[in-house]
Amino acid sequence: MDDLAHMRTALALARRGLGETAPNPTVGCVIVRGGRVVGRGRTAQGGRPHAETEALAAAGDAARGATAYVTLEPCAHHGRTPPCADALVAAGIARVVVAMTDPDERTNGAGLSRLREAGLEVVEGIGGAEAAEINAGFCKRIREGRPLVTLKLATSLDGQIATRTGASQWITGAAARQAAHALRGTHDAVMVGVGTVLADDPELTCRLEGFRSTPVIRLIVDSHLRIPLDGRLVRGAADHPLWIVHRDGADPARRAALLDLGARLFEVPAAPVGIDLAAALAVVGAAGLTRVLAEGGGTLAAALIRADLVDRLEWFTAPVVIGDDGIGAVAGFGVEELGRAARFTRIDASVCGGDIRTRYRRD
Ligand code: AOF
Ligand code: ZN
Repeated sequence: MDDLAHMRTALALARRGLGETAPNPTVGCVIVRGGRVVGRGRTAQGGRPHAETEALAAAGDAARGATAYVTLEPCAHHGRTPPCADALVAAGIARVVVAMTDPDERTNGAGLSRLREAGLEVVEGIGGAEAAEINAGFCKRIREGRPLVTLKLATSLDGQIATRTGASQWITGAAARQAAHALRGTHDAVMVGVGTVLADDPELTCRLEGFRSTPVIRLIVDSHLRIPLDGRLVRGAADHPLWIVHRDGADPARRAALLDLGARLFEVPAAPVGIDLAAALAVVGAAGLTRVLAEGGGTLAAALIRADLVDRLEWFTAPVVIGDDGIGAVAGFGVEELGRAARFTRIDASVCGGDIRTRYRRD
């Protein structure tokens, strides 16, 4: 019971780092001696130092004989610092409780073996389900080479994101918009299609009062590099990273201009319509992204769902009915049999001001 309570503290610490540690996972570590917390730490921005390093530094000599609670198996490899498993041993930790093993092949059980060989008691699986959710993006990248994709939509009750004339401000209320904005902070990148860029000239940064601003990469799917050079995204490229995935064969002059303005470009193969999104996610995964928040528009949402690339849905619905002459949140994607429609499992539903927020996962 105490183990679970201390692990929950470590999990809460880890959660605070979501969106800040890619390509590394965000890990939490709490060191407890005689029932008292003597050190805590989480993976630092950018992924280093690791959580254990921070917690051991805070604990100092109090780590001797203590229990360490870690949300991910301590690493066993030599990076810029020696392995965390060795650091725990050297500090005199007596017992280590871990929530889940690290799928990184350099560790993958080796961290736990090292601790056991050194005579420490090791307990596994406490808080495992919560840790798996926190590490879902990191694990997806390690196992499949692509980031976890969460699609966020804010719609009327009938699934529209704008009226026939394009009027869309605002369908959901302030609380839902605030929550949607906060979501950006827990992702490495925010992704939209170029249609949304042309329609809204968005900034796609994470600006929230009372919320530390986290550097979120703006990722644009733009087959033919139609993004306006004088729009807000490109104008801000020097301060906020702007990544663009485009089709092969894009205009070299346009490429050069965007590179010059500070954008990072990724060329991916074409698909029958637009670009190959699985390839796009693979290249940004290789570049280090673990968690991507897709925010539409309808063409990108449909293409992602059709390619079965949406792992989580965050759907905000407002008590508004627009009618099907509006603009749908998800464009058509040619489903004929209901069995082939993309089905999700609800995680939870909550009230968000006057709106409803529902979270789903794709199993
Ligand atoms: C830990 N504690 O806080 C984190 C870990 O590139 P490096 O040397 O920083 O190693 C990255 C790997 O370390 C990463 O793939 C994952 O296996 C592990 N992350 N491990 O013991 C931490 N963030
Ligand atoms: Zn480590």
